[in-house]
Amino acid sequence: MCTVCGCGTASVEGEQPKEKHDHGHDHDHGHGHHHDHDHHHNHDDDHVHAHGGHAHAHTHEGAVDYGAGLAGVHVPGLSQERIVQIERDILGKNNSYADANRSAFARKGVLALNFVSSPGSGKTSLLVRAITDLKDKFSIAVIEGDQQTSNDAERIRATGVQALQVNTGKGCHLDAHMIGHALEKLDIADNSLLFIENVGNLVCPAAFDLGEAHKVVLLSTTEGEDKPAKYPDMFAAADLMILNKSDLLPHLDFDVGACLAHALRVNPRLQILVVSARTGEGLASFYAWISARAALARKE
Ligand SMILES: Nc1nc2c(ncn2[C@@H]2O[C@H](COP(=O)(O)OP(=O)(O)OP(=O)(O)O)[C@@H](O)[C@H]2O)c(=O)[nH]1
Ligand SMILES: [Mg+2]
Repeated sequence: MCTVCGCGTASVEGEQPKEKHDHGHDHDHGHGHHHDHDHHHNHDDDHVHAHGGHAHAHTHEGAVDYGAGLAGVHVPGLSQERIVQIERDILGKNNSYADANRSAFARKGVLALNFVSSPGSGKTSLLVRAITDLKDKFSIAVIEGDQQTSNDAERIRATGVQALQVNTGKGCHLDAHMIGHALEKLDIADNSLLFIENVGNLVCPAAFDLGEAHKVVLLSTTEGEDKPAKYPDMFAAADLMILNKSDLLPHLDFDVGACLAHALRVNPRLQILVVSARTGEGLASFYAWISARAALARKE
């Protein structure tokens, strides 16, 4: 859940930025985790905080675990109970928009996939290649989420399919309301594919259902094999993991087996493909996965 970055003004390409949309995060996104100390720890991390209204634990290695309280997060000045209430309100509204999107996709037989990853894992590169290879077989549209710029939408449009950029401003994820709004602008064909590229962020997009059929999480070989263990929520929320940049493996100290084990420990049902968006290695399996899901989504 997003409590460390500002989720504010989003704008859909071609429109003036709107004031906070109505899932508005009214919580205080106070960043800066270095608070004044009121006591000292006997370890290198001298990160201390006023002990009022939030909970944390100190691990055996001396790290402070801010996820240990009721809310699982820490926001300066807000009690754990208040954070839980705010999160429930935000996610409750998001879920009703997501249900509406899901119904719209079902009515049209659209397969919607939500691509999530850290910045730079290769989401746009993978989409450009997949669209180039699949556009004769499927009608495809893309919603691109980034904090700023329409660079990715332009890369997608160069393939010849329609793409709409949503800039989230300070926001760190797409939400279902933004997707519903984007759907009004796109001309989505029956029985088509909708690829949604989420904001590059391995944390916050995990909590937001957009109405998609599946979250597809990308991880690239340059990021380190322990990412599924460090950021488990995203790998738990996904149905498919794509380990990208396999072409770089000969140059890296990256243990593929260890990476897959970390991922499967978090989510034993996760399907995993090892691919290179650059060379095309492994992409035939990805396209078979998409085709199977599209057949299930199809309306007669
Ligand atoms: N070697 C190699 N490089 C890749 C591969 N896929 C992507 N890249 C490179 O990785 C960089 C980031 O790729 P993008 O596709 O922009 O990544 P992204 O996930 O869309 O990034 P954001 O939208 O910023 O989150 C670019 O320089 C790509 O050329 C791959 O399979 N192999
Ligand atoms: Mg991108």
